[in-house]
Amino acid sequence: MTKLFEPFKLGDIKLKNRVVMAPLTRNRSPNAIPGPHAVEYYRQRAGAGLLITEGTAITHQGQGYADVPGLYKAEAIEAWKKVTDAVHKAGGHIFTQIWHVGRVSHTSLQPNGDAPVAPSAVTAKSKTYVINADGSGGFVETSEPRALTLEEIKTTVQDYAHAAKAAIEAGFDGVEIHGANGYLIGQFLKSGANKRIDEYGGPIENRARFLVEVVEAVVAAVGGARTGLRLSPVTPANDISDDDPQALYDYVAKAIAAHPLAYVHVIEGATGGDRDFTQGPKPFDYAAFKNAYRQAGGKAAWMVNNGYTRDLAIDAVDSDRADLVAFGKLYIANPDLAERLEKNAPLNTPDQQTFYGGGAKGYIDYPSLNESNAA
Ligand code: 8OZ
Repeated sequence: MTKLFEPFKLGDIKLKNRVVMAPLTRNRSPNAIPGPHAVEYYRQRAGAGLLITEGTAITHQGQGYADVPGLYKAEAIEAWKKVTDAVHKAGGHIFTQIWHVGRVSHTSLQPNGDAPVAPSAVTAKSKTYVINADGSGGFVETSEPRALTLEEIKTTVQDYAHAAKAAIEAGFDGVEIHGANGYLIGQFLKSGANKRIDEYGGPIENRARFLVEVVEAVVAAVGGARTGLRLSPVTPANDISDDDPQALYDYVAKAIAAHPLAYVHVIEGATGGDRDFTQGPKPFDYAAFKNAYRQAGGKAAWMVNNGYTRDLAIDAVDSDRADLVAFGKLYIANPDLAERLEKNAPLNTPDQQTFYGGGAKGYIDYPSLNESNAA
């Protein structure tokens, strides 16, 4: 017997199992409003203990890719209400991932065609996805960002809190602060992108200040029981790097332990890739990171992610290394992943071609076990 398929109390809600659908960008939300098939997509996946939506922009400025959803328009909140209703009616629970991309954007995606914003004017050597005037899509280099002023940093912290409130209004059970994968929070945290010389740059406690302020503001807005946080200590995604991730995340662990949170969600290794990828002078020690958090009094559930198989997930929860395991690509292809894992049934293979953009194909047409058996 394994704990993976047993219920788990997360904040004030009871999850039916410890299998989580990871946040997955799908680029099917024109005008930042969840598209026509989003209700069906999330409803099909309500067998997960917890669903986390794709990254959802807190403001127009926070958007970095074509057709990702947001939480800053009334129509988007109305559209999300239909998603959360459907998931709840199907017996599931759902958080939304609140996201500001910082420098990982392009002027054509920004309000008034402005430059994207970041801690410092350091361009990411990475690409983003835009849709051209003729409807064709393509990858473009990210634009040179401009550094946020101190005043704008304060406003941006509040933008996270407003988005969190909007999420609750839309019926979400909570929000996950996207602090991972080299987006705005990661850009503040990591030495490769943060060259500031004020209280938000330089030593670790300064680079972590933005994250801690966002956590405080979101917890004040919606409560710690409804706040999760995603972190990626070593991923190189979006050209992000840090000189000493172990020291940085040791500080982060202690700083966030002072605030109530529902969960901490850790991406191990390179996002969507090598689990053993690391940065810094020594291989990153995830157990030490978790211990630092617990020793500082942190009570949140511990969620792990990146390339988990059934066996790895069972081992992680049964050894108490983690409370919850998030699956990404496997959830794209297997709407009933939790059930399939429980039965140790065969899995559908995800089709990379339909991950980003498009319509129903590769989105709501992967068969569940019942459908496969009937076929
Ligand atoms: C894939 C494509 C675009 C964005 C992340 C939000 O990596 C993303 C993302 C993933 O966190």
